[in-house]
Amino acid sequence: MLLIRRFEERAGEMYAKAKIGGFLHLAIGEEATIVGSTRALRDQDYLISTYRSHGHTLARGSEPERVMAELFGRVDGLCNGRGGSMHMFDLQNRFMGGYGIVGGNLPLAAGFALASDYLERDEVTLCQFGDGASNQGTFGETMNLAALWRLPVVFMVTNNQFGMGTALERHSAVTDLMRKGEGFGVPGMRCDGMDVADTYNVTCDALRIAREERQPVLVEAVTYRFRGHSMADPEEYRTKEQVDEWRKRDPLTVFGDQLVAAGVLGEDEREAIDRETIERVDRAVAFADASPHPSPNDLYDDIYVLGEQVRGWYSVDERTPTPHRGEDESAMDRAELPHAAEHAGATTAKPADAAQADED
Ligand SMILES: Cc1ncc(C[n+]2csc(CCOP(=O)(O)OP(=O)(O)O)c2C)c(N)n1
Repeated sequence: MLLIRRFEERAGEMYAKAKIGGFLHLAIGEEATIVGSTRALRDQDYLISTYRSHGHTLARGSEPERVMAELFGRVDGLCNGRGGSMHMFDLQNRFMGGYGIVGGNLPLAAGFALASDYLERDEVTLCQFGDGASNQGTFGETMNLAALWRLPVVFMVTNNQFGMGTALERHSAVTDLMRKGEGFGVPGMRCDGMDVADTYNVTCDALRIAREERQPVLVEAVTYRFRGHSMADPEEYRTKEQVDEWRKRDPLTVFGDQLVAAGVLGEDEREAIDRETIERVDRAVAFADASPHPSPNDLYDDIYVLGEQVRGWYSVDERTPTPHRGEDESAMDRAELPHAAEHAGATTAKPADAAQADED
């Protein structure tokens, strides 16, 4: 939890220094939900989450250096710098990705679970999404099929109280989110998402039910994000007092205090762990900064699977294997490109035959 917290604080700083481009969604405050749930997984289980997924990646075992390099858009990033903050992916650690489309990961999770079932493997998929995502059509569609086909999947709705700037009671008719799957045949459970041990225990129960009874479960983790939705959020939809109230339940402070009180950890050890974690994150930043940017020549690499892994015409369009229009711009004379002509002051109106060719 400490690694996630210190990592994300530094990521926020690096964003302000323009080392990181695009969007950056921090999960500061949600660490107990992330760690409690992912640590309940077996190595062979699958995890899939959203665009707020740096913590999930780290908790699943990805190297902080490579996660930071991904945020920086560098070649040594987890996805060679192509995914960025919202699209972490680590197949080796069975982290099946962050996704920018709200609710888009639910059907994919059902797909992983169906594959495990089909191959008669003992794996379970844990799918995490936000309270806002529970309003998407994909939610109902996925719950229905998961229940109908008895898929080994645990859905975890991370109820951090807001979908962007809209409070739960203003975006969902049913605010008791653990009940939201019941009408589809998916029973619910709830955990205190600010309490790492409670989250772990409840997720263990849910995973066991999914694995052994082939019964999908919906777990609601009740938590809070301390920072804005993304880095560009003026946070006008909530009061400072509300944030302060939740901050009293900071999972790092609460769990750290519990460990000290139980004699598991001394105060000095607690400080030492924090210092070591900060140094670890410093190394991740130095690594990311030293890694080169991908070359513009590699822009089209890794977009389609063109090898033996995927067979059939949908891998390479065998009917028209030559480059399609717009696919091979680099090979064209730049002056021939439409935007080059426009820049040169040419009219945007097209000759009749060119317009006809477009329609074709
Ligand atoms: C299909 C779709 N609609 C809208 C958006 C814009 N959007 C990005 S995040 C977000 C809020 C989602 O809230 P929630 O599911 O509660 O997750 P949280 O951000 O709180 O983790 C919205 C509406 C999107 N990315 N995808």
